[in-house]
Amino acid sequence: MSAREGNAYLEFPAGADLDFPEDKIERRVIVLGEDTTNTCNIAIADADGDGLDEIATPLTIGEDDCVRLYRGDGTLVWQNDAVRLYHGFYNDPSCPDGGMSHMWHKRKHRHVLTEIVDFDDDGALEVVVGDGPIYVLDALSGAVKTVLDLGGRVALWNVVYDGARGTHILVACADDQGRGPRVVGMTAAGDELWTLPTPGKAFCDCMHHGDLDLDGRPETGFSVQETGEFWIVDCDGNLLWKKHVPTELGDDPHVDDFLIDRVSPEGLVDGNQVLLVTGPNLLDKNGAVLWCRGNDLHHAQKVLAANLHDELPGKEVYTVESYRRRAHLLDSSGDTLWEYDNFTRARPAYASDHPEIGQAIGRLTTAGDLIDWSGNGKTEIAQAEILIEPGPHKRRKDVPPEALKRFMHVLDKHGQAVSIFPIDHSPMCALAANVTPSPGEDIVTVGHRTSRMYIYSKKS
Ligand SMILES: [Ca+2]
Ligand SMILES: [Ca+2]
Ligand SMILES: [Ca+2]
Ligand SMILES: [Ca+2]
Repeated sequence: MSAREGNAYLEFPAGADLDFPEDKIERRVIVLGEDTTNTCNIAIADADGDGLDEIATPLTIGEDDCVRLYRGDGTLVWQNDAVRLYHGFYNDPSCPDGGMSHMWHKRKHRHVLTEIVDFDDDGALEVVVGDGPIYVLDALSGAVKTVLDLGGRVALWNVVYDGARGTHILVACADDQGRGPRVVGMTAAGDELWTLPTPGKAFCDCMHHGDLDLDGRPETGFSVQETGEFWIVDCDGNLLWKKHVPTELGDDPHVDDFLIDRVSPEGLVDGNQVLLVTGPNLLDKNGAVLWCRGNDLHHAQKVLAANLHDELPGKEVYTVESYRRRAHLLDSSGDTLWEYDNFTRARPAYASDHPEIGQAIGRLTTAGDLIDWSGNGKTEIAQAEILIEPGPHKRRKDVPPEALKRFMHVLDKHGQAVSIFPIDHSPMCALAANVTPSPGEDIVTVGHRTSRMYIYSKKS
């Protein structure tokens, strides 16, 4: 009896490999350890210049924080035990769980941002990591180069290259316990360049940067939950414009995802654009709305722009609806090119118990990442499913483990699945990378509450 026939709860995607296809795909598992709390915000780059990417990840083992760098074959290159994440560094007694215990220890899931970048412009890469303070580690050895103390929790930060200064700088949203919440510009040496107070300290869900006005200096965007505002600030700490998210951008107190990029065709719109998943709306450099699909795309979570179709002007836009479990490719004007909905779904009999979420047992909250899966160019999209165990709680024991099978979908630019295979965890991310010598790129995922990272590669 196949899993498909034997499952009373879910309908698996048509064309899916229900058993892991070992003849087609190689799966590598990196075990981070028992009792660990890891992050979905890992950094992937070729840290040592050997042509293959490494993976940098912060994690907490029991109460102890560390940062590790792995190769794609699972080799641990280095581990730095001196790093302290927010709780360990500030020993904040206001944390849940009584304050003296690591607040994330029991939840097994959190966001700690990580980047691999030449932050101090000395020609060598650093691993930059932390949620307050920010650690700058030598990427080859893991040794601490600098610790940037911003006075409290730093939920969101980016390292950006400022063409006018000719250096990278840190732009960070800090809940400074002495000076109040603010967005800060800081050098790699820890010198504060500017500070701009913010009307709240709940910065979410992400911070991204890009050069909106094409002057060689990046602008940065982020949301302030308390006031429901989305801000765009420049490289000198000036607030360029802001939007009230619930009334101007979408039915949400914050922006779940966005990017700053050239989406519209060259010459059509002055400057670059802000592409927001909330809507999603395409805004010009001054915040004027270019198009909006807010009414018919429901709770989209992630957004991607790429020139997948040369025959169409500008970049195409990929986004997924979380609860409706639909993936969309739009053209640069916001019109639908294709829709893909061949994801795992609850059987109608079950779903009818939950009209509030329709048939949504599965959710799509993980970014679809652009990938060269087939080895013929970066024109495919890796889309992972997340399955939420169905409620109400009394029903949970009725759900057999096989009902919680999840799938990775690799879609081509025409919306056709080129590969669908099972994954035995809910990924918090699905990132394209070149961590193994396999043909094409690999998909790296971090399992939710599994203390593991997974690498999927296509066999030749
Ligand atoms: Ca390498
Ligand atoms: Ca450097
Ligand atoms: Ca700029
Ligand atoms: Ca195009």
